Amino acid sequence: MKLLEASPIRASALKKKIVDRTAVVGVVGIGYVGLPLAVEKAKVGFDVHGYDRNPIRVDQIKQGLNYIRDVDDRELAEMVESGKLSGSTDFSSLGRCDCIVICVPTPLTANKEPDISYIKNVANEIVKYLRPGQLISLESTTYPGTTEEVLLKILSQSGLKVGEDFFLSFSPERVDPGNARYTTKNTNKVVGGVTSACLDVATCFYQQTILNVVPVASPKVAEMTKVFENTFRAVNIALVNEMALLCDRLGISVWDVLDAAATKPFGIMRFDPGPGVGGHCIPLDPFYLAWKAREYDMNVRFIELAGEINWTMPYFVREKVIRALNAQGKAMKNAEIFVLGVAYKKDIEDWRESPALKVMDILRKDGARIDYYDPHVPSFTDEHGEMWHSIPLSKEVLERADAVIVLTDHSSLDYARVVESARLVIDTRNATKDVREGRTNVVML
Ligand code: SAJ
Repeated sequence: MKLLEASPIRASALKKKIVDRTAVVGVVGIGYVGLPLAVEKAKVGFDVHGYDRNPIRVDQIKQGLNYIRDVDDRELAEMVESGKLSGSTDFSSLGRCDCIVICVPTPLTANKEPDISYIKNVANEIVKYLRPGQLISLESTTYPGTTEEVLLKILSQSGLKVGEDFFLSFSPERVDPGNARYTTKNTNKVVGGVTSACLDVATCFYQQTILNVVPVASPKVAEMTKVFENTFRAVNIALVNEMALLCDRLGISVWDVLDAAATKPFGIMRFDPGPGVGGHCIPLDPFYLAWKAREYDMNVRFIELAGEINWTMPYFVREKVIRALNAQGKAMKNAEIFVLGVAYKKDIEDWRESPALKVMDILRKDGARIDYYDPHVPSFTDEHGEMWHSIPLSKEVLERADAVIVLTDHSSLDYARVVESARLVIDTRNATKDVREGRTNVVML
């Protein structure tokens, strides 16, 4: 009964501070997840401290300079100017925060195993300053069990009791970079608490800025929900990618098939094939689940198979380029290739894990000479440490290329002009679907 007696008093005290906005919020990891969350919390009146190892990001926050596309520049500047939002690389002030949200990366190691070192490093900082009355909420996508088997273990070294002294939850981020319709505020938020008091406090915390909070039975359920969501996408993208491979052999357009299938008014959901799968979620998160499943003597074959198929797509693009050049009596070696779009998906500036980089690396190893244009990516550094720069899109550049390859279908490009000027267009994203004229020189994935 002691546990229950203690936690309602402490839980209600923290909830009161949350509701009256006197609770101080700390967001660790102010990237594409943490910064939108920090701004939303500041906008409703919380004092918010952003923590990051990256001094450049912290300086940008201090100057009120936005670096995340989905955050409104003016709102960020206002929150910083009013003193509601600040940034720091010094974790020693974490003790002043009543609610700490962890939004750090969860990458894979070179051999595709979970790397939760960022989470562990943050936990080892938080535990130094952990005190009664704090809520800690993990948002980084990770395998089921991380919150209770890893994070709780580290925080308990403080001697404080979870659910009694401090509160611990998992609430997956559901950020769709570039999605103007679904934002941090109106995307339903799943929350799992280590104890009922933890769930109660965490739900109250998120309800202050998110329209619909969905409590679930445990942190494991919340962790599993998120990796399932991304596995769902990875598997369905792989399915349409495999259909693209088969349609190529059948000599039919996979795009015609998918357009026709999409006319079914129920029981189908549109996914599109492409040059591969990029970003910091879909290519990575399912492998967190596959790794954990092996601990329970299970091989989640859908995930492994989806990975295999999605990884082959850059090589399939290479095959299409070779065949298309060959049809024009050209070799890949010394071919002038002009790439349109290097971001990992349309209308965003993020090129991390982008399949375009893989395609360009493969083609260059085949001896092609490559330039690119991307209105959102002025430059990037490839895996060999070489810097690439976007070159201006012009009729001359399009005419000079032996092949123009659309790897990211940014909306701002005039694809009719591309098709009109280029002698060969390889379209891996169906970007030219509305172009009627000159399609004889367009090769579709
Ligand atoms: N892709 C395809 N075909 C498709 C859809 C996507 O080839 O039909 C490719 C994209 O071009 C991209 C990659 O897959 O390279 C991932 O795209 P994505 O939009 O599925 O993934 P993210 O990482 O931009 O954002 C996703 C969220 N996306 C959506 O729900 C639409 C969601 O899964 C997560 O909330 C988010 O990752 C996250 O942070 O986990």
